Amino acid sequence: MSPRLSRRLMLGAGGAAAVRPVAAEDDVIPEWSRTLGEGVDQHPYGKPSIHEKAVIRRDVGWLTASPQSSVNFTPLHALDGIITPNGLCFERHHGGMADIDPARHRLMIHGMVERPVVLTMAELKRLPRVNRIYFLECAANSGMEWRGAQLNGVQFTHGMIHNVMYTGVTLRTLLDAAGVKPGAAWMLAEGADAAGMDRSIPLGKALDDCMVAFAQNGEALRPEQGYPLRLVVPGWQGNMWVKWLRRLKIGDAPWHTREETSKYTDLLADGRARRFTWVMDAKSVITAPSPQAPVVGHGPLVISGIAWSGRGTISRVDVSLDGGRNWREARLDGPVLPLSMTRFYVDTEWHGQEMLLQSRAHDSTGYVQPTKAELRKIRGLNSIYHNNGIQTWLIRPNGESENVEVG
Ligand SMILES: Nc1nc2c(c(=O)[nH]1)N[C@H]1C(S)=C(S)[C@@H](COP(=O)(O)O)O[C@H]1N2
Ligand SMILES: [Mo]
Repeated sequence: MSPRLSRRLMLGAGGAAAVRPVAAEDDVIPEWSRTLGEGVDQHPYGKPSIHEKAVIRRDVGWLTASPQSSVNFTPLHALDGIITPNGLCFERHHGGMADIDPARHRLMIHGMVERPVVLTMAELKRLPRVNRIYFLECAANSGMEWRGAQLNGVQFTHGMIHNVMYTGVTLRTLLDAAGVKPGAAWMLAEGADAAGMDRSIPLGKALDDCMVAFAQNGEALRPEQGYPLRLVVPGWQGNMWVKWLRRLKIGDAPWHTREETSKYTDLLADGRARRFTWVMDAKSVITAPSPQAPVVGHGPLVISGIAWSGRGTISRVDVSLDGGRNWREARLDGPVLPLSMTRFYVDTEWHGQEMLLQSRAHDSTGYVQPTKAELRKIRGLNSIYHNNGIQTWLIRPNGESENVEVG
């Protein structure tokens, strides 16, 4: 440890009060060092330490009427880096989770194509594949915060997002093989769940960077995420990423249903509506400290957060400790990839001063994440979807934190 860092750990700017001398209990040999541990094969599929048992997906009871058409939230306050562990990816189902036998699952590609095909999973896995890391954000993420600070935890305000590495086959590969007919402009994607969820996607997007994925973070997709196959629609809102994917139909016009049309609509203050807002604009949030992750002591403090943009790469993140009056540039660490979460840090010191923490993302298009006031000026208070406003956490002198808004 560098002398400077050890001095900071021992003293902090507060001086002697923060010193913790070596105590008798630091010398005790703990019980786990005195007996042999469990052998291999006790857990053929491993789990996190029992001491991490509070790090789980959680839901908000009053939000939805049934668990089959509901959502839970990724525990962002407890995660680091950019990859969301498979067991912690938030779930959003409209008709419950389909339980599919992959041997009997099929993907049909038909409509305006020269050679309609039906593929088994085994056949799909014989096609050239790619690995890509992308965020998936539900359009309703932060939707409960449109009228003011409401939910006290980043898991609940921002947890309808996950970021994983997908393995699969690009739609370019599949649709080139099927041979798209001239005049085709849209693609319908349909799921095999009870909701039979379907979505219309412009063909240009499908051919640009969409893929069908059969693996997440190196292993088979989880049932919650659409096992055995899901559509990946990079940078675009989560509801288009059809899970339990069974059919792709090519056509010359969209199939928008009424429900879908309302999904793609943001009601403005003057009664007009924004329609077909598919792309997720740049957004960021400080994940710790935050209401579920209080500051634990005086001295060094790591402020940590995530930023993402559906339009490109995160080029910079600013952090404010005083509610947006002064900003400093955060340190990006780990892979900085397009349409993926990016991790940022500010390494600072804390000595009990009240803070109003904010983060502000910039992306490669030059776009800057707006304040909530700026967003409301344009979008009013009636929206649910696409709230990418700047989040504020109040840090109290005792280290606890609260979801607040500043002027
Ligand atoms: N077949 C099907 N696909 C679906 C859904 C669904 O209910 N059924 N929900 C959609 C919505 S609204 C979102 S936000 C994402 C959530 O993906 P996740 O459960 O992997 O987080 O899946 C989308 N794909
Ligand atoms: Mo969603």
